[in-house]
Amino acid sequence: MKITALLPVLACLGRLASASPTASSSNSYLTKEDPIALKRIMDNIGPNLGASPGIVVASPSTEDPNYLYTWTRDAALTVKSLVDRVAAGSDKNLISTIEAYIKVQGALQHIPNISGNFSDLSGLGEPKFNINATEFTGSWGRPQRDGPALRATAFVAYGNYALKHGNSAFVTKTLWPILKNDLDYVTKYWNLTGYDLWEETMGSSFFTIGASYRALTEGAKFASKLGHSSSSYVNQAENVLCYLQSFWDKSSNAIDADIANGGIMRVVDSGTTVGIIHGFDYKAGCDATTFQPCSDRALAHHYNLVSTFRPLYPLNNGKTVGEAVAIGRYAYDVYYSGNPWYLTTLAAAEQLYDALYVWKRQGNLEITDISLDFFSQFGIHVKTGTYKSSSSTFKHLVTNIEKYADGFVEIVAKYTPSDGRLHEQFSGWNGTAVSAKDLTWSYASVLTTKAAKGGSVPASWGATSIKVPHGKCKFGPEHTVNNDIIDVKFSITDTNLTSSFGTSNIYVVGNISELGGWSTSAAVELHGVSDSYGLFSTIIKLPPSTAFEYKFIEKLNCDEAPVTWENYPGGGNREAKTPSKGSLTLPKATFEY
Ligand SMILES: *[C@@H]1O[C@H](CO)[C@@H](O)[C@H](O)[C@H]1NC(C)=O
Ligand SMILES: *[C@@H]1O[C@H](CO)[C@@H](O)[C@H](O)[C@H]1NC(C)=O
Ligand SMILES: *[C@@H]1O[C@H](CO)[C@@H](O)[C@H](O)[C@H]1NC(C)=O
Ligand SMILES: *[C@@H]1O[C@H](CO)[C@@H](O)[C@H](O)[C@H]1NC(C)=O
Ligand SMILES: *[C@@H]1O[C@H](CO)[C@@H](O)[C@H](O)[C@H]1NC(C)=O
Ligand SMILES: *[C@@H]1O[C@H](CO)[C@@H](O)[C@H](O)[C@H]1NC(C)=O
Ligand SMILES: CC(=O)N[C@H]1CO[C@H](CO)[C@@H](O)[C@@H]1O
Repeated sequence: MKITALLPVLACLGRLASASPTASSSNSYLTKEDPIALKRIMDNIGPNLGASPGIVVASPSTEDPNYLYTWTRDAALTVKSLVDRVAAGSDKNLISTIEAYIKVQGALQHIPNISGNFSDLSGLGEPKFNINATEFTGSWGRPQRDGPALRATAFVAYGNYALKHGNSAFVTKTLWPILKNDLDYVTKYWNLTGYDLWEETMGSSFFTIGASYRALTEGAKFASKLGHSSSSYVNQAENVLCYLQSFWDKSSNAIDADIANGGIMRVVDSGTTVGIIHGFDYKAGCDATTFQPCSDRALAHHYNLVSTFRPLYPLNNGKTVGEAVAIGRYAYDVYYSGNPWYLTTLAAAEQLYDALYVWKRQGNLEITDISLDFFSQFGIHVKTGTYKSSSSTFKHLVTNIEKYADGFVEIVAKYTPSDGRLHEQFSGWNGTAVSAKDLTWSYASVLTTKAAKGGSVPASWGATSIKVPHGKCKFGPEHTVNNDIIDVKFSITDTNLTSSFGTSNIYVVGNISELGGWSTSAAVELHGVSDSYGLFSTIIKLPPSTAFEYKFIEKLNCDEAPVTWENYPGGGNREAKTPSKGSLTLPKATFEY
């Protein structure tokens, strides 16, 4: 096939919205958005949406996508943000909701499910349940091992609050038995692979391993406080901390997001940033072994993250080094076209607010070779070294990093609709809201970002109480296989098209629902394999042992007609069948007109 015309992939650019919402300063945005976020979170918990008491619903959206479920991860992170508010002395009325959440988790733990059952705790790795607290039986990326760890962290936070405020009966009778199951789960299973927080990559992720370390470390302290044995938690916390170090990629000065089958799956991912802020402990200073927000490793990651996303979206056009940009999950993301997310853009701000808090608290900041690129963004020539708070370098950097952090909030502010309601994503082309509406996790990220900016830091959890044991780092994850889902790789060359920024005009559509059920508007987008001509691919999760038909199409004008169908020899459809386990790579196709 000859190249006759190179069609630009950013064909949608022509439809860039001209009107942009009024920009707002980060402070006034967060102050205005915070009560809206809190109200929407409460609306998404329990009976309002027909859910069981204490069930945190991910979003009221029932189609495109259907998020009317409770995810262990989203629920735990959300409740942790509520507990931090209560612990900071406000919103005592949230306590009954928090306790309802805690109680219903005990019920969820006991539900047998596709991930496993309660007797060997394997069932705790199930990522999501129906909102009436029953088993979800559909195909899914499971197990996900961050859930029990994140839930343990929410429980410990509330447990410490309740003990301090004379509610030890609730802690010993209700909270501890449920918490213990989660800690035992992490102890037993942390070193088996699972799906990452985005539910796409099977392996070990920085996010999950970091959450496991935190859960075991603070869980051990909490167990001791209640007079229970904690040695098994401490022992595994040491192993987890050892393994966590393998995510630091010295040669590329980066934190790897996912490691699977002994290899790096993905380097720059905002899930890592979400993990960094989850692991924040203001008493740990800028400790690099625990990847504290102000550590040189975490700042190098921040620099890599922004550099990755700056050229990715038309929305970021014109932004230069040292200016905030809209942040998505990772490059080449194809989920809902891989737009920026509210919570990942806010996470980039929150990491910096956490860092600023620590630098001001300790009265200095250190620049190392690892963090030099990050600190070089702010208009002055900097060298490695430690700068005291009285120095002009410290003052200049702190002032400008705060402005930089505010910039991420201002982007979210700009693309928040006037009613303050947050979806999951906003279009990388024009900033309009995309994917699930009223996403609980988006709102939770507003609460934590506002707290971080206001210097209301969560309680210390003993991040540096465990040391990386020298010569003892022997445990690493072993691979587990999910036979419930088959990763199917679709690839096609189409030399009429250029590819860049991970987007394309080429889609696959087929006769099963995962492939859009022959509806071209529900077809799945392929992404460019490199910023060159012609090769596109994507991995789609399909159920095992399923026969399906499919065809590639071109949509040259986004979702608008006309759609060009590939001319498959013989005029028929392509056919394939997924195996009962493992994965499937389909033969590379060529688009014929
Ligand atoms: C794609 O390229 C072929 C030649 O290889 C050409 O005949 C055809 O018109 C092109 N299609 C489009 C939509 O540009
Ligand atoms: C469920 O529990 C039983 C023991 O009662 C155990 O033998 C079995 O392997 C568990 N099932 C799964 C799927 O883990
Ligand atoms: C719980 O919800 C699921 C999914 O909506 C539904 O299929 C099931 O019948 C419900 N079970 C009960 C006991 O209400
Ligand atoms: C904004 O871009 C999205 C694609 O990201 C598109 O679906 C939508 O129609 C656009 N809206 C406007 C107002 O241009
Ligand atoms: C996983 O951890 C267990 C201890 O909990 C250990 O027995 C096992 O060898 C570990 N596996 C790997 C591959 O590290
Ligand atoms: C899709 O096509 C395959 C192959 O023709 C067929 O076996 C299967 O039943 C079809 N599935 C649906 C949902 O139509
Ligand atoms: C739908 C489904 O697979 N449920 C499973 C839940 O877990 C139990 C115990 O492991 C299985 O027996 C069920 O099949």
